[in-house]
Amino acid sequence: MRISRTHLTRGGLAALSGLLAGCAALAVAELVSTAVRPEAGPVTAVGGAAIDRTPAPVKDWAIRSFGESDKLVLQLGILATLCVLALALGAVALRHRRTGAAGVLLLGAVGAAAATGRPDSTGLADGLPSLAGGVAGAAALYVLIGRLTRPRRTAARDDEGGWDRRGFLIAATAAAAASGGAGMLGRTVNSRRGQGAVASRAGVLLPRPASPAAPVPPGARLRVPGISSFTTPSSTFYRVDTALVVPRVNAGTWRLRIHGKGVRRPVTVTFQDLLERELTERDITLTCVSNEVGGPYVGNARWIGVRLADLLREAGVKPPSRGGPADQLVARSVDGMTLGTPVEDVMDGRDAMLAVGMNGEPLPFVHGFPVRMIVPGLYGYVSACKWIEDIELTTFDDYDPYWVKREWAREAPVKTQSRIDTPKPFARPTAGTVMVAGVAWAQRRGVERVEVRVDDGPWQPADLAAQATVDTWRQWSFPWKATPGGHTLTVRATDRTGAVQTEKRTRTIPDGADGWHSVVVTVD
Ligand SMILES: Nc1nc2c(c(=O)[nH]1)N[C@H]1C(S)=C(S)[C@@H](COP(=O)(O)O)O[C@H]1N2
Ligand SMILES: [Mo]
Repeated sequence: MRISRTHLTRGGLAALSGLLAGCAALAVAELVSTAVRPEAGPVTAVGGAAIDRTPAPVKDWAIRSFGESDKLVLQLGILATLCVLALALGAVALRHRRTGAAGVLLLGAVGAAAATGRPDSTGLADGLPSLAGGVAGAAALYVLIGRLTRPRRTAARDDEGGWDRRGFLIAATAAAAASGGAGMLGRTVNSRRGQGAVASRAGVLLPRPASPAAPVPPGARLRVPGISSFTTPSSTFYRVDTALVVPRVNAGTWRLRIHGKGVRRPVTVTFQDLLERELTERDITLTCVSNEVGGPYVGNARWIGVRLADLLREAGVKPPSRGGPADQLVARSVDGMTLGTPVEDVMDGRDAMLAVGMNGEPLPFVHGFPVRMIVPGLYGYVSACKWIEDIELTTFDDYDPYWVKREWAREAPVKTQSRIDTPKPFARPTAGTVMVAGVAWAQRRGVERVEVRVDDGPWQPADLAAQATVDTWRQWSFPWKATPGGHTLTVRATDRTGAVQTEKRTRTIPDGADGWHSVVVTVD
């Protein structure tokens, strides 16, 4: 009985040693990452590598199931996996001390491989945090297990079997304290690193645009409770990107290089250079290709920036239609993302811009501070590079950017879509007049007509708000004479080319979802 309890206790303490070793590893990795880059830390690196390798359908499912918490879920998943592995390695180490320690080292090596393999990796140094963490964790486990397996030095007060309780307690406490200290120090230094960027953003004063946005026509904003506001506030604007750590770029040291095929004069511009140029301000609706029919990944903001076509022309770039050799513009961000945009689209007169502001303020960090691209009419993944730092003129034949390597289409103009914002699915409105309302978008073409259908009845025209520009979404409403019982409300839009939103539902992969949005309600 006594022996078996001792075994139980020792097994538990061995598992605890594994956990402590894991904590030591993560803490040391965090501390060392301050000397390399915070993004090179093991959890971020493994998470990033997982995102890079996730098959498109799985990623689509993750976005659908977890929405914008997908990254948090991923990191918690990695931490949970690490916990299980750490507990197991602790147990292994009780039998085979070296094997357990080697296991911890191996995990460090996996982290290092993930970090150096990321598209934004700056070299082998990115592997250092994980390697150092692995060594520290292995050492901690080796020492702790040593206390559990070493016969006590003096038999005097220890009556529970042959191991060094006092030694273990001291070593475990020391490991926990050292990990806590190292981890906290690393955290503090890493968060300080972003302070320069935060200060640079606070110091930005956006000049008045040479070409201001046309005032939003009064009729473009409907006053229907529950409808999406015409301008989406930046704080609720959707966010879609692969960044586990939001890049904090200092505007003072930021540079953008434009180079590649057909560039006669390569250009490098600073943030100040951009602010000193003529600025253009426009309302533009941005849409994500991962937006399901009726989904939330669409927003309309007032962007201010420099016309990209002007910069390209100054660099000597010609669109393919005028004999230019490059048909694809590849934008690269500080976090290694690549997005490919047709050069023709950027230079065809639309308001493609390098945006420096959103809704009257410098870009929020999550939306790409200091500079991002915005191209009306194209899904974000082929146009809206955040934290941009490089533009390369190339061809579609020569280069596949990040998402194209992962089954998404090379070219992806936004599809005509409409959404019912109110009533919400499964709402229980009372019989009488119920306001059905929402938004419809067909960037570059404009929305001509929106129709609503109740159950299998005829399509009925909705009342349209004024169309601000062809690049913005358009609000609509429909006063419905609701009768008691269950009803299905369906909406469809027609764009100004006369094309009607298609009925057949398609997946978001490879070039955006098609289909009609329906909402089921029960009228009381
Ligand atoms: N650097 C970077 N830029 C990016 C992305 C990204 O993952 N990394 N995602 C793109 C996608 S898929 C979309 S839809 C838009 C979303 O911009 P938002 O997050 O500001 O709404 O950013 C685009 N720009
Ligand atoms: Mo997207």
